[in-house]
Amino acid sequence: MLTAGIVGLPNVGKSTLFNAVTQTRKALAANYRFCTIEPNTGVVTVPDERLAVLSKISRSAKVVPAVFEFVDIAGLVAGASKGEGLGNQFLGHIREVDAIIQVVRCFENANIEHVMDTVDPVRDIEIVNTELVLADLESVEKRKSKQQKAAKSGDKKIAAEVELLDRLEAHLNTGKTVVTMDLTPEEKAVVKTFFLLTAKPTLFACNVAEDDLAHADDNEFVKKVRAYAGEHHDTRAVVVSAEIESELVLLSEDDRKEYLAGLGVDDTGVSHLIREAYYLLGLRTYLTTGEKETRAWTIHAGDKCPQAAGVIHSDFEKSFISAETVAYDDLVAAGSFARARELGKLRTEGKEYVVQDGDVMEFKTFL
Ligand SMILES: Nc1nc2c(ncn2[C@@H]2O[C@H](COP(=O)(O)OP(=O)(O)OP(=O)(O)O)[C@@H](O)[C@H]2O)c(=O)[nH]1
Ligand SMILES: [Mg+2]
Repeated sequence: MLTAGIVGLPNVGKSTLFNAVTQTRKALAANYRFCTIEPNTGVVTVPDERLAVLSKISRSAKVVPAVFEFVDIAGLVAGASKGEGLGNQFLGHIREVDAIIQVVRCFENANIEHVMDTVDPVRDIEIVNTELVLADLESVEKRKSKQQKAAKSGDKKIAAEVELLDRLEAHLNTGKTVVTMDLTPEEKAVVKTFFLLTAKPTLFACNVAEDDLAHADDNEFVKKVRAYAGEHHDTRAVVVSAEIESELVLLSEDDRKEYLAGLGVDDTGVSHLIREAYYLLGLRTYLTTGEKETRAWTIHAGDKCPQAAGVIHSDFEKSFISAETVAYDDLVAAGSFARARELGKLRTEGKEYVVQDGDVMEFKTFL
């Protein structure tokens, strides 16, 4: 299962957000730095309104959503790459995740300690990035000195790797992350084997006070983070209020709606964050529906029919024959499979079809 790691300065609300996304109270969240040491791991359900609609059409007995994994990691401080705070241990945990959710504090509250004393999310992002960049620089330098020796044998592949490592080193030396580098798909594949921290796709989560949720677009901190994320990271920032979501976990669906309505919103931002993280990991959903169940299946962007079938049962990949496919919107507009067929919206697709997010599918196999 692919995993997204929650990263950031100490005491910014990472564990609170983890509890909110996993809808648990698994992680200890408290008002002191380095509250988390060992990572907390939890399965997150991907909210998907399409499932309820389809299960109604099919009168399904149950609904099974898509899931992926979140990891709540210890806080990082300046100097971590040189062993400050929890240092290398922390960096090792980041190395294992597939994507990073960097939480930044965008709420003012004198009672909650800030390790840097003031609220300044862009400064905080830069502190975290500097440590990740320095750690990558060390990995790149180590690898380079090893490969420079190996390149003496005249191996062209190794020489090309040294040249790439040179470029990575120069880029990292300007303080920039690897994701912002222009690399060919081949180079990207090589870089992947280096397990660099700043090569991982990253999403910023602005943790705002509950009263700011409804007007988050006007929040100065949020505006700055958004501008920074776009300019320096080529990525996005989402707004969440971790604290309130983690408290709503205990309420009934009706009470929850009522509380949120009082804040002028219909969501705490957590559902949106989960969907963005899923997308960032390159994950997409196709759906199956019938009387037994309506279910979301996770594939990678670009997967073709046989791979998609293989998610249901590994034997289906080899024995795939064809797929009956209809786009979710078309099926809902038609109201039933029979009507979708009459309208010509139900198609038969073969091995080369690239499955799209929201395709409703039924596979034919040799089995
Ligand atoms: N007011 C307010 N407090 C928050 C919010 N999010 C988190 N907190 C509080 O901030 C403190 C730290 O939260 P944690 O979730 O433990 O922070 P962390 O980033 O996991 O901290 P470490 O594990 O120590 O790095 C707790 O007292 C939370 O209740 C928020 O959105 N608003
Ligand atoms: Mg924590």
